[in-house]
Amino acid sequence: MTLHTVGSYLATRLAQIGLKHHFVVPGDYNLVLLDQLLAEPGLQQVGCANELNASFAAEGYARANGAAACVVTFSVGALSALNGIGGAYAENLPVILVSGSPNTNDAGAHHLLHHTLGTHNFSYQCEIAKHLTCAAVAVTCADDAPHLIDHAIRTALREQKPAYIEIPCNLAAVACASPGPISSLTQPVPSDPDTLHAAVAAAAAFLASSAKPMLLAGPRIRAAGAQEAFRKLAEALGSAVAVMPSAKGLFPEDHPQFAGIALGEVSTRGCNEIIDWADSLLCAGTVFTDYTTVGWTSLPPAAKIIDAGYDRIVVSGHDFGNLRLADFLFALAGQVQAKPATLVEYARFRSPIALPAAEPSAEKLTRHGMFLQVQALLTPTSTLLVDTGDSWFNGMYMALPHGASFEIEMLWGHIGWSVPASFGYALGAPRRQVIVMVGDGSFQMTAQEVAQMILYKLPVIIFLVNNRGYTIEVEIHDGPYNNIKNWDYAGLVNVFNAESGAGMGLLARTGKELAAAIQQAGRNTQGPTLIECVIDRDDCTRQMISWGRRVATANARPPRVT
Ligand code: DPX
Ligand code: MG
Repeated sequence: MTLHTVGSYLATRLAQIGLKHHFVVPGDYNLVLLDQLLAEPGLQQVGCANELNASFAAEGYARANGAAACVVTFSVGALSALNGIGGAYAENLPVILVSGSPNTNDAGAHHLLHHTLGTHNFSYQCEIAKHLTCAAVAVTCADDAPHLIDHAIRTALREQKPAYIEIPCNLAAVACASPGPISSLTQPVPSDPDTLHAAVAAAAAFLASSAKPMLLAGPRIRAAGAQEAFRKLAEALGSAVAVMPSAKGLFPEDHPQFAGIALGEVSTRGCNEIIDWADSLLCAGTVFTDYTTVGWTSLPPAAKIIDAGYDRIVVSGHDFGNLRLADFLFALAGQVQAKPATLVEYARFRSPIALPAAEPSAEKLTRHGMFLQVQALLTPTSTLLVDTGDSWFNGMYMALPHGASFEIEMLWGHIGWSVPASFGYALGAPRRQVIVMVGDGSFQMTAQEVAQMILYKLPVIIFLVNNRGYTIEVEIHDGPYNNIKNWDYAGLVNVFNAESGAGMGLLARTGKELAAAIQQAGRNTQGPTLIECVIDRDDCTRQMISWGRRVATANARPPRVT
């Protein structure tokens, strides 16, 4: 019989749910726990430069691998990591945050402890975590640990949200019961059959009564494991299919029914018009926010939509809960008749944008020139991660080859996310070519994680867009606060290399220099390549300007007087 401790129990469960890595920053409250995790042969321990980065590395790993874990110390570590956990909540990613915590004897002894507020309250961290996770548990005795750990991980997987587990420093190595079969954590909750039947019937009737239906995919179809079901429904209906920017790549862009990226007036060509023209819209896994509706200018009217959410369908005045989106979409695919009107119409006014071949020039680099060269680099194995700023817009209008994927953190929108997230993603998906587009301001938030890419020899390619400031903010509302201190970004990589390391930092001020840098990046397989792309401060996408103006207008609405 294998003897388990609280720490080894957690390690076994993390390995059983498919994790091969966990992201850590050590501290005296978690050191014994880290020893226990190190002893699990299936789990590699990966250090991060700080806890914010560790949480985003885990968030990126979960995007590649389905789930992730991040282990930190009490308060000074965990409170930083909770930012990335909030991001994982918004982005529907099951990241397990584990925090070491004070010795169980200290609360009763009325001791004051380091890494706390200097009061006798040690429960605030778990209280905060409850608001940012779907399950937050604090282990207080070893006997309870298996049950609490299982509850947190099971809930995270079911809800595709982060969870929090707190383990006191003197319990990590204490013996506890051994784990049972992993299916008790991973078995999905089935749809309620009667509700499923009723929801499908209502949606089928709604679509039957509409002449020109259309489909819109949102990011939660990935969390719901419903990509294939969505595609089945699309093919059964034969309509046009649009995707939100945060669902880019979840429906293949080379599919004959693909009708573009839906982002209100800055949608790809013809996409907004066809959504307006459609008389009904099945929204699968969509998230309508001020950003995705372009300052509430493109929120579809409720009467026109079937809102097919992660576990709930709203249609024709009914709200059907306790359903799985994939079950609903698969079943609906068998109930609909072909209604290709929106696709036929879209084909009339779609003008396929034949991208000109990137012709690198010796002139000053422009945003457009950079866009074309990054576009030309994408292959079926690429994953493009784009950070908040104009990088979002540069990325969302690129054409994804079949198999290429796209990652964006459009709801949480933490600048600097892409650097640690791409580190985690690259560890989770070693066979993919990981490409990052990140602004200078964003990069300054989390730059340290490039050093970990060097340590782990990850050939991530980072396009760092140096436009000398927070350009998105410049375009929305300028002020002196939008200027940032310039760095020698390309030179920084050598600082991170120190005495060893194959990171490469290159400077591109012209199209030709960028082309040469991309060639060099392709040859650098033993570490990251950061290409600093120098463009003018105002050289941004026209879509970002329009979108920014709309969002700023929504932000500026005066308080309603009642
Ligand atoms: C801020 C944003 O340089 O990109 O393309 O120049 O805009 P662009 P940069 O990375 O600048 C980003 C900057 C300051 N947003 O324009 S989008 C506010 C913000 C945020 N996240 C955090 N703090 C502030 N989104 C953590
Ligand atoms: Mg910038």
